[in-house]
Amino acid sequence: MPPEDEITPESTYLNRRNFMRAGILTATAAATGYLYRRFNAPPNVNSVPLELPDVPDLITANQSTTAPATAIEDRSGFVTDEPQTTFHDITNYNNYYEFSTDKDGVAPAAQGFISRPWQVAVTGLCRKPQIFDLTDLLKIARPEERIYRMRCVEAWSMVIPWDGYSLSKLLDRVQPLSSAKYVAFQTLFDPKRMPNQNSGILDWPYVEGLRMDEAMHPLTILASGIYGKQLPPQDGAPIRLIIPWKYGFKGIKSIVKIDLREQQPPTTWSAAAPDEYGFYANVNPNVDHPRWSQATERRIGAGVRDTLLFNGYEKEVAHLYSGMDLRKNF
Ligand SMILES: Nc1nc2c(c(=O)[nH]1)N[C@H]1C(S)=C(S)[C@@H](COP(=O)(O)O)O[C@H]1N2
Ligand SMILES: [Mo]
Repeated sequence: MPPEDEITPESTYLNRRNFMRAGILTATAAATGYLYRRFNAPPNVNSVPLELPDVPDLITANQSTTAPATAIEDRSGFVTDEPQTTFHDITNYNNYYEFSTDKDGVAPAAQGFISRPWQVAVTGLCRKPQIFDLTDLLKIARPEERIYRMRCVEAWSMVIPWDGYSLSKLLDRVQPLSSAKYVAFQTLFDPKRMPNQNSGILDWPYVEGLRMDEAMHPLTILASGIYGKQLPPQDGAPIRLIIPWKYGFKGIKSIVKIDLREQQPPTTWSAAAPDEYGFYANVNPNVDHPRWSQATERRIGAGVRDTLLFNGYEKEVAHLYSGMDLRKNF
């Protein structure tokens, strides 16, 4: 089990930001909340019942009958045989600031979140913009099991068996125009259901973005399950993004809007701290965060290991960045 009272680098930053930007009241409230959590017993996350339906028709990646949409024919990057993080740790050690800035506080805070019915609007520079009901969206392609490493910018990592399909399958449906160079993503904004959206700790809604070729890469998936079960609320139900060669914060949760654009879209963390979090956010052990090293990582439940360039997916994705200065485009 990860330590429960650790102050994460991201929330350390946020405490400073509260004082600087959001004024004394917010800062006091945040500090009080923080102290409260710190000196009272944490909620018993083990007692949170998680009875989730199975993902229907799940197939494993290497048995997939559908060919990848682009570039790589080699599907070896789709699974790793490294030991998988337990379902318990994946669903109780979370970053989801709409619910809590405490990793073990997300699961209890998100427990009652209702993610059905749900719609996802796919708009912008495409021939067939459309609002998808979740049930239709999930039928666009059969879910595959993708066992990916996930490396958070805070230097912890997991190995997670996701269920999902390549984002390219959805984008193909709306027929992107050649002028679409970027894809912007947005999380649900509903402060009644996402209590921390009443606070100023980040600018809501959470937004993220990818370059079009990154979005179309077969490793980039829309995930709707973990370990063959529907995605729990704390992991981004009902649908979230996973880009395994990038830091975890690019994997935006509970998506309601996907917009095709000509210009690079703003992203929540690079807007909050442009010197610390870039648009690309490719995992890179040679480019340190201004406040800590990125050379190693703490694999939850499995000790410290070296961090790999592009999180070990160099063979699959390095070509996307040829000729780019990875230090500048961090
Ligand atoms: N909407 C939203 N998406 C989010 C976040 C968030 O706070 N809000 N946190 C990000 C960060 S920093 C990480 S590391 C991953 C964590 O995913 P997990 O909790 O499923 O492990 O989600 C990312 N997606
Ligand atoms: Mo993260």
